[in-house]
Amino acid sequence: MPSKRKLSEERPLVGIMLGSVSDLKQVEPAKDILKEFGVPFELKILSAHRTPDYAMKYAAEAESNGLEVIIAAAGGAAHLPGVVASKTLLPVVGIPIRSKALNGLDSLLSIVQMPAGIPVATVAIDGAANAALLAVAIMAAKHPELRAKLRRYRKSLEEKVLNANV
Ligand code: RP5
Repeated sequence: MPSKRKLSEERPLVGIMLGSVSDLKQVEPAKDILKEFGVPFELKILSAHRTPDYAMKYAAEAESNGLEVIIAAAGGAAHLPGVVASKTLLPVVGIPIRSKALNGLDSLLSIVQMPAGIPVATVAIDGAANAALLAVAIMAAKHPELRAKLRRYRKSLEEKVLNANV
């Protein structure tokens, strides 16, 4: 059912979770996109192995707290997105963070290779911008304001490419 409330009147609709403070920089593009689209969001540093109880509580309460999508970023043995997805019915978008040891291949495979039953929508390594755009696309079904903004955004991409031709 489409929402009649303006986005600016909403409480946070997207929860961005990070496995570590060291993931902050790679997640900046997601924050930028959500700001550009006027989507209220909150950011939580909660680790699946260092603060498992807090991470699970946050995930379990996310929907009743009004969130519509969770973006979870993690690197290395990146189990945060999968664990979070197991505790909520909300869509979870995983961002594999580029790791030092394996350049993010470990993070990518840990997040994308979820066994059947609990899906995590996985974007590219350090693909924070696309994670936010996917969250916007998911929410656009409910928020007509977002749908219009997404259409304009796509148009601007088209224009940028066409304008590069002289
Ligand atoms: C994961 O381990 C985090 O998501 C981070 O990408 C990685 C390394 O964390 P730090 O040791 O830098 O805190 O939990």
